[in-house]
Amino acid sequence: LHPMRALFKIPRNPPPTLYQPELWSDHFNDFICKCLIKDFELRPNVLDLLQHVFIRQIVGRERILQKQLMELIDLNQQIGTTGKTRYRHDLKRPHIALLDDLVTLEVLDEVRDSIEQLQRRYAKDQIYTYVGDILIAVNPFHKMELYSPQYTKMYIGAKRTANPPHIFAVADIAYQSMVSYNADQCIVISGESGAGKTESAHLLVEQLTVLGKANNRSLQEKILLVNNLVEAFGNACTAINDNSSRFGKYLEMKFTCGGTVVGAQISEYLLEKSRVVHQATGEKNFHIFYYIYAGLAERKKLAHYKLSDSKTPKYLFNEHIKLGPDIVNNTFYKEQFDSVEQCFKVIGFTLEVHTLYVYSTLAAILNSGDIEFTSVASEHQTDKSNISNIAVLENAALLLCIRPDELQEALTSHCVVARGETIVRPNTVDKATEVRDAMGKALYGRLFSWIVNRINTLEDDKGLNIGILDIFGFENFKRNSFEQLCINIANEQIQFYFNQHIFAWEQDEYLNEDVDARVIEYEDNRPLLDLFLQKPMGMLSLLDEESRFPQATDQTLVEKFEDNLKSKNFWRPKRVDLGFGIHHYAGKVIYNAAGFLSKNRDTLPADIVLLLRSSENQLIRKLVTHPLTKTGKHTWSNSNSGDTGTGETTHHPRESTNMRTQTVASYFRYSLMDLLSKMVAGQPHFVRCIKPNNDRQASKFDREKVLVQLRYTGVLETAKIRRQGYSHRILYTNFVNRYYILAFHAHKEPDASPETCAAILEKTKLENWVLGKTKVFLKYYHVETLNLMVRQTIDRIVLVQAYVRGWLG
Ligand code: AD9
Ligand code: MG
Repeated sequence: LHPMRALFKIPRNPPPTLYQPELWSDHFNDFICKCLIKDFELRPNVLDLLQHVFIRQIVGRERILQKQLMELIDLNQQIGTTGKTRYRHDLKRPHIALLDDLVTLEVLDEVRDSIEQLQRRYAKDQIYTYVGDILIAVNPFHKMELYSPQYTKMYIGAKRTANPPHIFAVADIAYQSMVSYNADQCIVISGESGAGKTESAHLLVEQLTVLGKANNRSLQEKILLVNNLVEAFGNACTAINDNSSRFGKYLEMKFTCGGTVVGAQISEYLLEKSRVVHQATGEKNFHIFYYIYAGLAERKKLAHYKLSDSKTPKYLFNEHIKLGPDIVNNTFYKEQFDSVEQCFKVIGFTLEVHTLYVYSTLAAILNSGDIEFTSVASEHQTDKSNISNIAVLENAALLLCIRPDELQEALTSHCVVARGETIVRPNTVDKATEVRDAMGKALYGRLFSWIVNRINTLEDDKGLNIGILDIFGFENFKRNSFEQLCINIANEQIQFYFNQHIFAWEQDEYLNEDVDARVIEYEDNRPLLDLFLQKPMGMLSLLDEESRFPQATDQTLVEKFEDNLKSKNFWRPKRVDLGFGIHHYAGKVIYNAAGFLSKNRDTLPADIVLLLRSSENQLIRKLVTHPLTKTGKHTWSNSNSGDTGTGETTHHPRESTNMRTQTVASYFRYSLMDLLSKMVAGQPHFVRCIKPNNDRQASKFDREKVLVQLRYTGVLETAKIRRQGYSHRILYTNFVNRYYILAFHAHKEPDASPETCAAILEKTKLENWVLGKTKVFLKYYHVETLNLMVRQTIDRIVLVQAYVRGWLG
């Protein structure tokens, strides 16, 4: 044993990036501290030594070490960087007044200057702007040369101020925070419909797979593909956005503690199922229907699925959109079909078991939508209904693998149990249509959940994760229904979460910690959340209560709202039947309550459930047998479980046929809480998408439109609080634990006292920090500098350790 090895307690086979002061002798640690850390610089002679003597000895690490060395030299020149440095740096740029960060704006006329900045940046294709640690993304509505591998590289581990603002920088900050703090992160993307949330989410996922060094391409490919597949089923063309998310998506990327990506998990929320059977003027059904329709036509397989290219299924035919042959000839749809098939393959769907079942189910939904009913007078009070196109019914039954006569019966009649006796009652045409549509919606909704479930296989939850929230944005159409209400409540909740984080909690801490800071006023939307979610007098509770009365109508519902909701944010507009208005955080919306009760009840008749359970198609049977997890944990990873996913399930004869006793409103409330609990568990990062115009036009910046969004999202107040406030509050113990090596010996953690904290901060030459009673209050730009310093210090220690190892041979 080399005597020095013993003296320094040098581990025998140390990992290349060893930094564990406790493993090395105090003697050695003292040496490092004296030599390197004490005055924050790497002495040139040490550098020389490192460069010439040992670097080449460490095979495979050579280039990395050299890179670290270069960064160290770079750092030496920048030591003492504070938030201020960047502004000086900004001023040196050619466009003097163009700022990367609205917080650095000299406050004259905040509103005018902020808009001015965004507009001028937008004109130069600089769609991203910071407001402190928050990113604003203005939708460019055209392809940008901003996402090439060159950019990917540029934003890895870079100082935020080194590059222009970018969505990749957000991915990087989230990733670095996850690794440095060993803590989960959460990126919340918000903005109205069409503002660019989904695109932003894609870009984040892409960058995170690179950061996470997805060590095999197939995992990387899988994560990206699956994202697309889920969107093929969950997105659709609306009046506002051709690729509008009709569900909420929380995608968690899973990493090891070392930061290697190992998988991902999707939670889906509140798919807008009603779209399957009905689309508003100018809108379409879910993308997947068009993809398979065109794709199967291309492969001459339409007939196999009882579809015909000359007759567009009713569920796809919206008289306001010219479709018909347009669908089957659409090359985009065909390409998308290929990519869906490709995706099925990648995630391990086999052709027979999965793909055919999925197509059959989708085709069955389309065929069932074409079943027509006619009214037949009967001797009873209510009219009966007859099916006028039996051939279509037979096709639907064939695809569902059930008996046509039984399907006919389940659609046109229903069983009631009275005094122990089962009586069969006929359905009116309206009722039969309702049952038919309920079947289509239920099948699709469950198919969607099943797909999400299937593409994920469970893995253990021990590692770290970064969640990305991409929900449906705020909507205000000409006619707004139950779906818009749910979507807008979800957005209201996200806005509340933002406010809590940015304003409420920060300002509470000033009080608790006796820190002197000016109070920033902001628009608190709590009254709106109470209006919707309070029990028992909130809107959703009232809706549930009314849904329990069989005699209730949508008219009695709005009256109930009017009688019970005492809020200035709720009103009944005159001359609008069934109308009510809500003044949301993002603006006024008039809703029409027609259909609210039935949409909320969302019942699938027991007769249909029983019938579908007799299906010969395993998938169909599965969809109606297992009550699907509500917001189930769906994980996918590199490994596929051996389960084909459509295996036989035990059929319990007395199992309830009532698949969902829960109303949509109560499920919705549950989902929101579930989502929030996930989000709150991580350290949040915010991306605010802004829509620059309503015409989806590139290079068109509608100032008024942008201004409204800046106002309601609280961007201006955010700039204020970031300018004056302290976005990071860290307990003394945590602060000392994390940063003491910047000023103290690496192997001896000092006391977590305010004096220690002050000593560290003074050493770093940062300014404008404050010490509270138990916490250190930092500006948003301090933390990055601190973390960078720690990283570099550790790198230096590792270098010296490596040097010593090399030196000892
Ligand atoms: V909704 O609430 O789901 O209806 P999003 O998700 O906010 O909405 P989306 O990301 O789908 O909007 O963006 C709408 C369209 O804007 C996209 O289809 C693109 O055509 C366009 N867009 C958005 N962001 C970018 C971008 N960074 N680069 C280029 C973009 N185009
Ligand atoms: Mg979207």
